Amino acid sequence: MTDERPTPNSPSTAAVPPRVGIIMGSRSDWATMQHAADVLKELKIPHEVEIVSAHRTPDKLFDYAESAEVRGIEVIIAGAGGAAHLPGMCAAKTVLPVLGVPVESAVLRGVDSLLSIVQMPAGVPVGTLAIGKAGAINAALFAAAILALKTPSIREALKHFRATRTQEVLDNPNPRVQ
Ligand code: RP5
Repeated sequence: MTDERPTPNSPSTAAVPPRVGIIMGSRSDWATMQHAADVLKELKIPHEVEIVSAHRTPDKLFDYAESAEVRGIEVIIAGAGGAAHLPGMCAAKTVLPVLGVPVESAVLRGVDSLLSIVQMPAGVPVGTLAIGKAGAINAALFAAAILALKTPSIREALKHFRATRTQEVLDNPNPRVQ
């Protein structure tokens, strides 16, 4: 785990306008959500990260969601744990695609987060990923796939990402060898 903390304009992403917004309900979510940021960085997709809490900073959430499209954000990845209403409330305030990452909670191991995010009533969708690190990684890959529809360089980066993982498995078929 890196010591990097979520900031709106980290040095690695401030040079070009962000196309993906990663938001999370708490600093404690960063251990999970940093994996989404890592994948976007690997794919060279400009992004921003910020703590936006649905219940502690509801006005900030509304401002963020309402202004995202006009600021050039094309996909929002929202991670939260427990009664995880951040992705759903965010989706209620924007027509941008919102991808929800259920953060693993201490008491219910993220099942609460998953059900809170995935069970959106018809009409306001949230694309819900797996609980925890896998969900954060896949949210970034899903965001990349959306952007790849109109950005060939991202499509190529995604293909390269897949090919690299395939080759890693093919090159290491013996499970006894580390
Ligand atoms: C949610 O409550 C956050 O998304 C986090 O997953 C969880 C716990 O937050 P902290 O108490 O660690 O700030 O709002």
